[in-house]
Amino acid sequence: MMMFHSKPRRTLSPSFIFFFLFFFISLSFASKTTPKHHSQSLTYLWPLPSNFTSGNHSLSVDPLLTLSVIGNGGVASSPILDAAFDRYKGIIFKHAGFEFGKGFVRKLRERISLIAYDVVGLNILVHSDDDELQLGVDESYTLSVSKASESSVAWEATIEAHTVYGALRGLETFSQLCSFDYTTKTVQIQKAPWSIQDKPRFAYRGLMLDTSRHYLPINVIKQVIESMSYAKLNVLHWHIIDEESFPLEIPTYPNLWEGSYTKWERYTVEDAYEIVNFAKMRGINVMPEVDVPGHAESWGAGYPDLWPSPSCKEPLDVSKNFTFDVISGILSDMRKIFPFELFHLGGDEVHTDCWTNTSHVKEWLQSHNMTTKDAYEYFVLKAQDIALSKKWTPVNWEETFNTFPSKLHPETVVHNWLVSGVCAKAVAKGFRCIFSNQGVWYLDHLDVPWDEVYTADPLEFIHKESEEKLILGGEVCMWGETADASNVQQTIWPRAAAAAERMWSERDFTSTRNATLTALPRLQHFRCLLNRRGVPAAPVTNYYARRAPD
Ligand code: CP6
Repeated sequence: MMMFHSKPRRTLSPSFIFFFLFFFISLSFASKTTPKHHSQSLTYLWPLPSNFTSGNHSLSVDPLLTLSVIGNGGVASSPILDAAFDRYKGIIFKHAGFEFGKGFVRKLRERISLIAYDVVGLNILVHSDDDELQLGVDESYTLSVSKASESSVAWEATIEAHTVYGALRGLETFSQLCSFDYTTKTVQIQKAPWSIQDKPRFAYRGLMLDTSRHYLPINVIKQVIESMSYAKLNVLHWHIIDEESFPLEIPTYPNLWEGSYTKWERYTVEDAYEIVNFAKMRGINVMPEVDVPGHAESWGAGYPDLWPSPSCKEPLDVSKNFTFDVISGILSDMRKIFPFELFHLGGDEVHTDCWTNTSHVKEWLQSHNMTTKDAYEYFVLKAQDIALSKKWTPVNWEETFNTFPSKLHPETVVHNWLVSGVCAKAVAKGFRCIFSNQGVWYLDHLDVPWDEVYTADPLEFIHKESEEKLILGGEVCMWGETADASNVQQTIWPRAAAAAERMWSERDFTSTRNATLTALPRLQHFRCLLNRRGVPAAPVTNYYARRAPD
């Protein structure tokens, strides 16, 4: 017969429990911090930096990663960087670091220094405290992930930039180096040490949103801006108004937004401020568009005098001073909201039939000895003068340049869309130009595959360096006829990302050869990154999702 005898029970002291907990927890952490050798041929960064080297260490990154902002010659603080760091921490550590609760982990680490992550701090060094965001702002940065010192076991990440906006680009790249490891449940940086020197190829890297054909709620516009920052795009071209609707509040002419679809599908002045500020915090400028004299029928809902007649509503009535008073009022109100130096005046697709079909306009043309073409030129130049008087640089769609190239104000930025090679012609005449060829960079053309977007180039047909400098960059256009809040993001992404790399990365990185060899798996990776960050980007190709090759 087996005898059982029990030992006297002993109660465990709280400190004993604590010791055991601490022992096992630190064991589990220690195993996560051992550098592993890792070989991975591809660098999953999008857009690809202009210069980088990597090594073969895997590092763990502390979920309590701290930020040190180091100004030139002293510790500076930057609300833009602080907010960006918080956003990126949310992205990077989405599912890491909460196994025992944030506060508990912190307390344990304070008491016991055995729990060691490889990377515990991010340093940001910004040389200038000027946070003015204009065209050509310095967005270059360097990013290193390296040992804190020769003998140290600790690593550190350092971003160095001339402006906070360069540092924002560096933060995005840093976030793309970090990935969640599902085995150790830690955030890791593979292939350390890293040394990255990066700068954009073009100063203007735009995306156009059209809020006239379909209203886009403020939050959707913000989501688009947020996702633009992931691809390092830096200009939101806001095509606010068109013939279908006038959604923006204009205090000087308060009836204009009578032209909105409903009273709920409107943007107040405060909404517009909010969008501009939200974009600025992400290093993105907002370029508004007021498209005249065509594409403006909706203006007349509030002020029917702007139409040539109630039965012929476009283009705006060229014969009345009132028309130009309204344009001036709109631009004065908008000047207070939009600090960016560029202002888009449209000028595309002007069909002048209503001018010749309406007796008072026809008489005005005759008395001024003008053809309809002259009147189109007169209208566009008058609008340019108004914009210039408000210290704006006018941007116009290419028809203005195609129709009267030598009359446009020399400061004009020509915006290509219609004819291939227009930018080459514009820069040959000394104008600056933005490339948006409809065959490749109109996102509503759903049949254009990602690699055609990718291999297009703003510098096509341009050979002189002096002329290349006049190409500000390019822009992908998301016209709103077929896109609204329900599908705008999946129509923009991932193809806008293909254009974004074309505009950011070195020209020879984005060759056709590269497109088939490395860009496709990297773009598939970036597309998944967008999905993980909550952006409903569509699949890159029509094929079934495949594993990205190593
Ligand atoms: N609206 C305005 C549009 C277009 C343009 N301007 C457009 C034209 C052709 C295509 C797509 C869009 N819908 N105001 C041209 C700049 Cl294919």
